[in-house]
Amino acid sequence: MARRTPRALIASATAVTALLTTVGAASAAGTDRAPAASVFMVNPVQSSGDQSLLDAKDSAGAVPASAYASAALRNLDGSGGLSGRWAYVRSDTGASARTADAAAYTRQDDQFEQVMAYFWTNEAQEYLQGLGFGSDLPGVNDRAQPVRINQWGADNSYFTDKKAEIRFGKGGVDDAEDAEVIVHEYGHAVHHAQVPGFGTSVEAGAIGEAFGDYLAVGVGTHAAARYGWPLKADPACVADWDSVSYSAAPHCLRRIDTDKVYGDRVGSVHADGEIWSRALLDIRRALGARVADRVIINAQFGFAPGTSFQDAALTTIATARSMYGDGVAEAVRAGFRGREIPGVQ
Ligand SMILES: [Ca+2]
Ligand SMILES: [Ca+2]
Ligand SMILES: [Ca+2]
Ligand SMILES: [Zn+2]
Repeated sequence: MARRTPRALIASATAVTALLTTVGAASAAGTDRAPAASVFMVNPVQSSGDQSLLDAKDSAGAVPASAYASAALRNLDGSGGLSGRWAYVRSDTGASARTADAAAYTRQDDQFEQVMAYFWTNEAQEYLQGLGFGSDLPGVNDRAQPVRINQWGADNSYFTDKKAEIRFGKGGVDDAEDAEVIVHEYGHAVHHAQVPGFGTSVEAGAIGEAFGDYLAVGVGTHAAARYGWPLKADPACVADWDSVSYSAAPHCLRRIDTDKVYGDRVGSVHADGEIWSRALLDIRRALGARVADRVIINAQFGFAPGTSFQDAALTTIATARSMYGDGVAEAVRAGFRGREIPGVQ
């Protein structure tokens, strides 16, 4: 359910924090010392706008040094490896990354993807915490998320229900070189933590894919603003870098701003997910990221594992009403009505 299709196979930080982060000295709170890491600013295509970048067999020279930023690896447990409060990274390929070396890895090093997986998994949970999940709202997947990097020929990152583990493959562009792939998979982990086994119907599966895409874009744009990183590609495009291997320019795995409506369903979770993600985007446009995401994610606690678009939409509208009242509920309703979701007038 969480797998990508065979076709695809293949409270913001201050400027001071951003400045300190670039010299590797500050945590989000500005208190403990967090090791510095070299990471992609979401991904090289999004941060540069250069749609001609290619994987070139994982060569370091295929991506300019300007595509990397220095950022802090926060919430580590001090073991010297990529293990911390919100993420635990293991690798089946190459030696385990050392946090002391995290500023020196480039994309040709196996350890670079491990560092990316840690940084972006932590960043995603920090985003959720910033929304209030884990404080005034229940926590969502607020645990050390197991992440594994696999050496597979095909492009097949996925979230596995059994171990609640996220796995990133290495087909084409290594999957964990693109923060939007990492956060998309984290979105599945969020759903599973909220509703164990979520995604037992095609429509529930589509909601899972849509939320992963929406969260990927949301966390990435939040991070770009938080750290002052450039955003030079269409923000509605998901996985601009991973998809250079299998899409035409401008490269997108999927989009969250298509005009698809309910009647355009084709029975595929990824394609049909674009109906739901567009609704989420419209809700965000109407309410702003913070209120929209608090409603959208809090509502997901009430989704049945095999929910329909209709039931999930009505649950989200009701959640908006109970959290913020009729005005916000109406904005949420408009988002789903725009997609012609049944039962939403
Ligand atoms: Ca790589
Ligand atoms: Ca890939
Ligand atoms: Ca993107
Ligand atoms: Zn997925």
